[in-house]
Amino acid sequence: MMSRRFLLGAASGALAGGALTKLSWAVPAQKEETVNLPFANGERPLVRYPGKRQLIRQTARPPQLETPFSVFDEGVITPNDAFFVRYHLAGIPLSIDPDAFRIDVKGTVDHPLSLSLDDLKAGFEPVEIVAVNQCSGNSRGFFEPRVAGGQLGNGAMGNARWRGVPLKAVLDKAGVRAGSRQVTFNGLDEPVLPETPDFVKALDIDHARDGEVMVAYSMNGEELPWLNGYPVRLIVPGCYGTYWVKHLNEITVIDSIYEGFFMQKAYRIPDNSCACTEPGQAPTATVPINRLNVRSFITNLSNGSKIRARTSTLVKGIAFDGGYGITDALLSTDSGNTWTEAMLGADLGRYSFREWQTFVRLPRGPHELKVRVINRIGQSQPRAPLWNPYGYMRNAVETVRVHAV
Ligand SMILES: Nc1nc2c(c(=O)[nH]1)N[C@H]1C(S)=C(S)[C@@H](COP(=O)(O)O)O[C@H]1N2
Ligand SMILES: [Mo]
Repeated sequence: MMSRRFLLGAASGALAGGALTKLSWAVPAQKEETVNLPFANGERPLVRYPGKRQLIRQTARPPQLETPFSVFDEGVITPNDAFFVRYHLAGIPLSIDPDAFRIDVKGTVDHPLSLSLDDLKAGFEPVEIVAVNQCSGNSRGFFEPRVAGGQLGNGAMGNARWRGVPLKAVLDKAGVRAGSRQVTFNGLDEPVLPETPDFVKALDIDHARDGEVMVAYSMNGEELPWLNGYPVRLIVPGCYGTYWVKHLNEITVIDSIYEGFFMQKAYRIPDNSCACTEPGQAPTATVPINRLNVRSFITNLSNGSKIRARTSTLVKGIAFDGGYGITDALLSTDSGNTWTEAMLGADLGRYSFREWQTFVRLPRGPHELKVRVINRIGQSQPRAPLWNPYGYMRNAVETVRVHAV
């Protein structure tokens, strides 16, 4: 079978069926439409990458693409071609031979493995899970005071049905030695400068063997899109996307705590119950970011939407948390003074987006709509946004301003 190749440039269409001649980082010549994310300097181009519909470009190199928020109103599963893209290193893989591809399992194991895609698909019992992948910095652009980092709207998240094999089964086959403490994960992407640290993440050994963490080769019934980690990525249900290593080709069991940059320096949160600090303050202690907090969104109305006054009107949206599961959704049409229970939609599992909906009937004039949800252990969202210097974990109750006419 021929190598799969990935073109970031305009030539990709022209090359269909032909030989690959060159790779290009140039953005395809396309009439540049733009969108405005609702904060200062929020203008971004809408751009098409291979395998993707028009997405909001945050950066070109490496490609970082945000999902337009209207996609979340189309259904509870985020389509592959609309799923957001986040990379740290400009050296993303541009050519992968699926026959030659191997995942090495090594370190403090009795039997190091080198698994082909076929080994993975035929040698283990497949499992499926619907789970939300959300970037730690999703919604960072709304932070006040503002913080450094990708100025994202709310579209650095997505929900998909992942299929693959439990990491536990792979580790059991390799035989984890007593005294092992963590497992590290590395993908095919590489830094372009020698001083840039490689993107490597680590999980504690018990987490890695919880039976839910998955080595996934399929997303929504198809191969993983290239930009979402083809051919294999890690799925860490309930945890922020940073752990969901793409193009996964190295799994290393270690008997220490991993010291790499992306665990010890980046993706850390204040070590307190709110993961927050006073605006402008640095935390005194930090821990690696971990579980998703509770969030909810209205998806069918946005700021400035006009609705019919004194008429029953559908309001709907999505909610999720780190895996306890959403048990209640509450809608307010009076800026949060009173709340009424909304109906939850189908339950696709405790790591999935959960739809909710209700009907409202509002008098003529402006109205502030808010949705807030509660999970199985009683957690909800703060009314006012919490702050930290990294712009992580925003989960304030959001407001949508509509006009009934
Ligand atoms: N190999 C690799 N995997 C990676 C990253 C990366 O830079 N390289 N970024 C991580 C981060 S921070 C996020 S939020 C998710 C995003 O997943 P997606 O690009 O499929 O949406 O990928 C994670 N996996
Ligand atoms: Mo991320």
